[in-house]
Amino acid sequence: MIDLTGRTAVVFGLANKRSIAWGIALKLHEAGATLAICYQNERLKAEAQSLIDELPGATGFQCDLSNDQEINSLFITLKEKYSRLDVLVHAVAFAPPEDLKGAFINTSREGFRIAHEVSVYSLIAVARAAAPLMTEGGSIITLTYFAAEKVVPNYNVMALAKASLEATVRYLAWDLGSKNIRVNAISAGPIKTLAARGIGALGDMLKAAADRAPLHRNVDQLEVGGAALFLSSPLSSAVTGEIIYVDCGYNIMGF
Ligand code: 0WE
Repeated sequence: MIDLTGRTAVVFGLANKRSIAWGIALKLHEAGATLAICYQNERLKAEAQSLIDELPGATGFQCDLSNDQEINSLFITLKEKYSRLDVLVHAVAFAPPEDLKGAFINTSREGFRIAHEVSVYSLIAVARAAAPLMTEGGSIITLTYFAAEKVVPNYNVMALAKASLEATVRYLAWDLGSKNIRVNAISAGPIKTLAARGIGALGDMLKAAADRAPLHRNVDQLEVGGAALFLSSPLSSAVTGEIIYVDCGYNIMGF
């Protein structure tokens, strides 16, 4: 069993019980980690906090990652409360809904900017804030999607953001490697979350992904949590800059 007793993890991106952030939080909690769990705003607070209250020792924090002041004050609070950080999980992405449908060529300048700022710059910002607290080394984990590499119709501008996120993982891994801070991404197969619910053809996509994948099923949030637990633990001490697929093998198929 992986034991993260005495380790502290901060998790970004909790909206509800279907959130990938929640699957990850549950697995880290089960392994004994102390959790700081963050939700974006007042609108998400009640639901997020009721989940957080289920985990003894976990604390909820409100932080909108598009706001530098909120990031700064969050990390001041985290330093006061925990002194040190060991794990950071970034499970945050957003593009305006009108940029996730229709022709990619119609991607708006504003949609491009928002998708990259919320889904990619936010990782750079929290990594920079967290690194000084990771005094015994650390593990930074983000979430990506296969559409960064191969076309998934309608994913559109988010695909560009995920491609950039994957490159960001490599550059952060290089920057932070000398501090023994590892940076990796989990490329999860499609999961029915709040973020995915807006997608019209999600049901069809889940079915097609399960049909084609070697394991002939979809992945769930706890399986993503399992990979995050591995990346949070000394079992992955030589793994950095990687994209780890948790997709029932979907990505290996050529036909
Ligand atoms: O990364 C994602 C979803 C990211 C996402 C979802 C939304 C919906 C609501 C980002 N921004 C928004 N903005 C909204 O207003 N996935 C991997 C899930 C996903 O999203 C898709 C997919 C899949 C799979 C969009 C189009 C096609 C497939």
